[in-house]
Amino acid sequence: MTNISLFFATNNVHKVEEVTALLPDFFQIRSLESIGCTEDIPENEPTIAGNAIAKAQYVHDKYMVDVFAEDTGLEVDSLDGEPGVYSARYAGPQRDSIANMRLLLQNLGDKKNRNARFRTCMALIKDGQIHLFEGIVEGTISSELSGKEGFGYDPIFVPAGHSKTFAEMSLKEKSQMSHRARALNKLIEFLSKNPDKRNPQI
Ligand code: ITT
Repeated sequence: MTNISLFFATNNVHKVEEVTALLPDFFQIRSLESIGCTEDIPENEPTIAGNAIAKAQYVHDKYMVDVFAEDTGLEVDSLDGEPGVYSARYAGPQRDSIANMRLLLQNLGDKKNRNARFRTCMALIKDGQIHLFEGIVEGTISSELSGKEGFGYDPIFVPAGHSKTFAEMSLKEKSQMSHRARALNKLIEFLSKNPDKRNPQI
């Protein structure tokens, strides 16, 4: 398999860690720092897919490189799909995960239906074309925070068929079923069928 190296347009080190752990040997991530991209990448679109595309497009347009980005949201059925695209800023612009989870638990109260899902949209811009890949994991919202692994909403999300939150799972265990892994696997499959046209040796 021809080697592929791509930039990952994210400011989130946890995402880089999860994605890197899942990459096959032929696929390497290149750091944004190496092209001088250290700024916050804007994400102001009204949809998860729109934000994923906006992040990839920002890096592609400014630095002229092939790139992928992803946006993730937690959708809670009893809250009409919230926080969804507003997951990062649910409790305010400070993007505080503990405050976000506390607000979500407060808004959910003692509602019986605690069904929720993580949705990841991954946008790839390769050879000037945009490709989208989606990964979803269904689950429920727990009544309190549990676990220290992972990040974001992991301490309150219990994937379907399991009794632990994502934050009580190792990175490897989470990655066997996560939204991010499912989207990434589709991206990897696409790349393995569409190797780099312009620079096959890198
Ligand atoms: P980017 O630089 O990639 O945009 P971000 O941290 O802004 O990183 P998102 O907008 O995609 O990422 O994240 C939306 C929110 O969802 C944010 O609060 C994250 O902490 C949370 N989140 C994303 N992936 C998650 C995961 O796998 N488990 C738990 N929470 C997650």
